[in-house]
Amino acid sequence: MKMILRWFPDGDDSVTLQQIRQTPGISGVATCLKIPVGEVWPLERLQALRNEVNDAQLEMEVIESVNIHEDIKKGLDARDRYIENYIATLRNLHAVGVKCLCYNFMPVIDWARSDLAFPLEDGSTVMAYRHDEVVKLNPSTMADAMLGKSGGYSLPGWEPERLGQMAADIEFYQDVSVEKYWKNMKYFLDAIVPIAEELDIQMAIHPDDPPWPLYGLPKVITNAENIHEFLALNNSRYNGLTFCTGSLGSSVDNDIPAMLREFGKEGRIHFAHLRNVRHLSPKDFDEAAHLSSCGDLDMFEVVMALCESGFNGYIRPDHGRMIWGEKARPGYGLYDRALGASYLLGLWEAIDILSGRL
Ligand SMILES: [Mn+2]
Repeated sequence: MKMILRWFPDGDDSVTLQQIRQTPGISGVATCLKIPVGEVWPLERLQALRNEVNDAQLEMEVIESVNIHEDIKKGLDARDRYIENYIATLRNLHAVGVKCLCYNFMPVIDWARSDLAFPLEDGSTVMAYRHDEVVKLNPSTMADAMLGKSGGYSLPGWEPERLGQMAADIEFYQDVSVEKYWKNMKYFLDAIVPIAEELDIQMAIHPDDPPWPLYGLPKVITNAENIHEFLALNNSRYNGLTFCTGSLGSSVDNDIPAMLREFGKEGRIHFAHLRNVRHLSPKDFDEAAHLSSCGDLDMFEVVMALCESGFNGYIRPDHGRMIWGEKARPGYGLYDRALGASYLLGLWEAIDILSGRL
């Protein structure tokens, strides 16, 4: 298991590589380039990024994310060209030593919150989701509200070039059935996964966030049953998961430790995003600090489930709260994520040692 942190290059992060390097137990970063969706990630820029990360004595084995062009998700004729570009990007990622690629297949909207800085009683702020408020907003109003609160940092998944198209894209999907969406996904996987296998890059899909339908868009990576269906679309071990306890744990119906055990045993979890969540109702939640005592997930059971399944991939603490007056991209401050990483590493060490002795 390797513990890593997400980091954004090119001055788009308040957190430095040196700060990450000084955080105990962190071996590397999950990072990305800002390249318009659908274009090939240039090898020279990847090499420069890898060198920058390595110079800080950190590894760059995980990329999060290479976004998938909407034409692939829509199943349009142009998808073949974008799939070719995706494959070219995979080859360049391989050339700089990338081992795991986190991506998502969510239509139009990557993730949604009603508030990026919801104040808690202790003065910290968290990202919050109130279903009624999100449903009332039209997505571009939500985009304005979210970007207005992002502290000047880009929000992954809410890139400006996406927003212009958003209303038309949402309209398009109103006629796309879930079955058709699965087919488009399979088409992508069958083209990509053999290449990923050849290049030894684990493909790790991120679940839909939140894990229920919004604005009439098909949502498919939401629960155990759907994840089974997804994994069966292409049976290679390289067709795997980024298991995000924050996203999947937003649904009270998901038994997170049971899902980790099941998919972990099958060797299909390559990357884990670990975070707690506090449910206010079945469709309202606050993101929470990582500890079991701070939310509704039993993080001991979560880490135990991963440990038991012989998990050998990457873990990062998912979003953190904003604490101690830090100014950073929502969810991606240093302080709370560093606390989360230490807590998770402590759980891992204790469980690992005890399970050897029991
Ligand atoms: Mn996540």
